[in-house]
Amino acid sequence: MSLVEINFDGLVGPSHNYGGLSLGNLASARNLGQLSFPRAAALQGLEKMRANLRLGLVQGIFLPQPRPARAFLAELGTAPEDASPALLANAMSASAMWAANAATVSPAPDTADDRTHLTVANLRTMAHRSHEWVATLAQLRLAFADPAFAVHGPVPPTFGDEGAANHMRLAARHDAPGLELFVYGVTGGPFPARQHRQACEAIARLHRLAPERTLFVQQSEEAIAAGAFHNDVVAVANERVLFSHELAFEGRDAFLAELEARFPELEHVEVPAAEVSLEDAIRSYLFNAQLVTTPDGRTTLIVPEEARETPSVWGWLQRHLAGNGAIRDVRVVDVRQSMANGGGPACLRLRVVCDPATVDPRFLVDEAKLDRLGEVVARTWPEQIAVEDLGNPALIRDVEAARAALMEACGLGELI
Ligand code: SUG
Repeated sequence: MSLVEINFDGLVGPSHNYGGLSLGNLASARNLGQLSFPRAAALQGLEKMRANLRLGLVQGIFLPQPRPARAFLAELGTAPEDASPALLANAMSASAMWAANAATVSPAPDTADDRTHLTVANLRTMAHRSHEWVATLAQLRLAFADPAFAVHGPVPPTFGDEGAANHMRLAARHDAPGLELFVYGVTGGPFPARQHRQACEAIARLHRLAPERTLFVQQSEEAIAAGAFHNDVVAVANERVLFSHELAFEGRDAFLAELEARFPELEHVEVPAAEVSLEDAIRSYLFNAQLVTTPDGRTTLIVPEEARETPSVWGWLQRHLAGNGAIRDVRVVDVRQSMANGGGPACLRLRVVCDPATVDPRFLVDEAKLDRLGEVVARTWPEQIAVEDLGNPALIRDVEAARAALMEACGLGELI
């Protein structure tokens, strides 16, 4: 059995819009009311997946959820035809595209029972995301039905959990036992701390992690207050490498000392605030990059276009490459439609280390399948959506028909 890292990208759904729903997510607030382009957004996502395949990576996919979320509205005693604009916006968001928030994943080498554990995130802090877990769990249970996996329901909503966006894993190699790092928030200035320590601890217990290879660290209040609503906006890890901003963690010095003691192989690439301000890091999503190992062993950083457009960030990357740092290559992808809602390349994917043969093949893609999905998207996804139109019956009909066509093309008509 060969364990590899698979990136499962969430495909942008046909209702993608700018509802300004996420307090503390500066891009979401800034773009409230902008016209969105769901078709272009989904095609950007598919091209990102294609680029990853061409790097030699194994690529998976999660499919859009039913929108409007009729079950959510029904629980609130309403329906798309008579819901208030606010509730309707919460039911029409395509936020499930950000698969880093789908679940927390502990690969088999880290767990006591040698199974890969996944806990679906409850996403309870934001109304529009709080109902995602039901449809996410249905996909996880299908994709990872093999006994090699243990799929858990959400942690009780008393404790906020936003999944892998607040979780990092350091390991000599993907298939070796790793150190799992859980990053929680306590305070965030004017913004909510979405990930609670109690949720992290519960997940570590459920996943049967060894306490000596599990670490909990607080995200800095300053980072959350500056707009880093998830840890993956200021830090990312891959195998031996931790790539983080100087101001990412509360109690930085003590945390790093402990990390080095527990994981001596650590290669820490830290970006000083004096070279890249938190503001530039957050605007450019430098850290919301995919940090991957390509088959030739190179540590590669996949950044959004916005990183190239931010002079301090691009300058730092060029200096790092020239200095033969741990990151050997930088690739740029265009995910602007997702970025405008605060979702970069790393937000769009969930990493699962496993044997691809144990995954339901309907959740894996090759280039031919990406072509087929692209055709469905080009034919059925709305070209543009204005938030004032979210309740328009014709739009709702189109959105539901588009998703149905895609599920059919994937052989996943059985999914809710
Ligand atoms: O939860 N945006 C998402 C972005 C999630 C990014 N994910 C990671 N960092 N891993 C969020 O804030 C905006 C939706 C809107 O405003 O309509 C939104 O939900």
